[in-house]
Amino acid sequence: MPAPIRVAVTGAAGQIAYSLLPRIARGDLFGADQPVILQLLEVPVEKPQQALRGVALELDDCAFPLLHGIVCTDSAEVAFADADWCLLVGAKPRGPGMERADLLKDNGKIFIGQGQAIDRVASAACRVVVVGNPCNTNCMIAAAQAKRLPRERFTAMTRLDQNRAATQIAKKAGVPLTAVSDLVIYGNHSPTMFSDFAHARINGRPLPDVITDSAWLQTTLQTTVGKRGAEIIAARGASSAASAANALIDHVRALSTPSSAVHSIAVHSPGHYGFAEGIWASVPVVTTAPGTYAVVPGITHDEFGRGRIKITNDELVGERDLVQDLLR
Ligand code: NAX
Repeated sequence: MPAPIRVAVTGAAGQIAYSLLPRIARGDLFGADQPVILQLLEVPVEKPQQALRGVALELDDCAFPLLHGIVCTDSAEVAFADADWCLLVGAKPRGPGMERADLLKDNGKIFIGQGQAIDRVASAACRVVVVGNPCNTNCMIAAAQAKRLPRERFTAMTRLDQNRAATQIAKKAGVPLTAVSDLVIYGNHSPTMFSDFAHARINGRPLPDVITDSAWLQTTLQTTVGKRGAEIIAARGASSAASAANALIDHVRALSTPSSAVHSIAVHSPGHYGFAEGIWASVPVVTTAPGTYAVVPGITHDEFGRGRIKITNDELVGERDLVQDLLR
């Protein structure tokens, strides 16, 4: 049996982690032969620490053969020590009356400390995925702290948006989900994101040849995906958890498995596809080696696509402006 992979998860007593941790422990991330050690971080506050102990007790009771250890801690240095993957899920929720700018600054500070700790103590091969919102900008903040790890190791999750869009498209076209490919989310994980239907395929055919209802593609699809999080909160009284955990599994698996399959992740922008240099924007990627992506080059967007990318880029640039002091 191979040596265990160390997976650090922050926000480990939260609702996404509650769906995520059993799936990692049963082999959903790295396969049925790969043991894992879970290194779980929560804030140094009695209630979440107690809840974290409860999560660890339940993981014990699942008797997962691949789970070779659980570390529960309130120390980032302990959680990230020798970690091969750091899944940064924990963040403060937006409170009543809280401005987006306050959320950006409050949560941004978390990612300074965690970015520094990861850079100091994580494995040399470590990969970091940011889920805690606003995830693109938090990822930029964490990566800005890294001196040892290259910024390409830091990615943020837009896979939930891709999965949401794929399901809407499959339903509209009346095809199984497996028929939908090359569907990519551009930009921010926020309602400004752009679901690029124009370059997607259905059973290998260009999507616009199959779904010809352009009002649905340009408006209904974009709004449904962009506002899906709010729809779930309204229906469930709590934000997406199982689907977010599932998307994180998809993100890490896709990024771990070399393939020509195109998927969406938010990565450092060198100035491609109309995005400003230095922000983290979702773009099409393929996985070239385990944990390593390459941005798919040469996709040309029409006026509608360019307009949508400009909107989401402007929002990301605005977020960066608000956290300038956290990027030094
Ligand atoms: P919960 O509030 O259930 O759990 C968050 C947990 O993080 C809490 O237990 C809290 O104590 C902990 N935490 C806060 N600060 C921490 C820190 N500095 N170190 C370690 N732990 C810390 O939220 P949950 O529903 O699990 O969502 C977690 C984050 O994911 C939120 O920021 C949420 O907005 C974000 N999401 C991102 C998505 C995406 O697609 N990128 C989709 C789902 C989700 O909305």
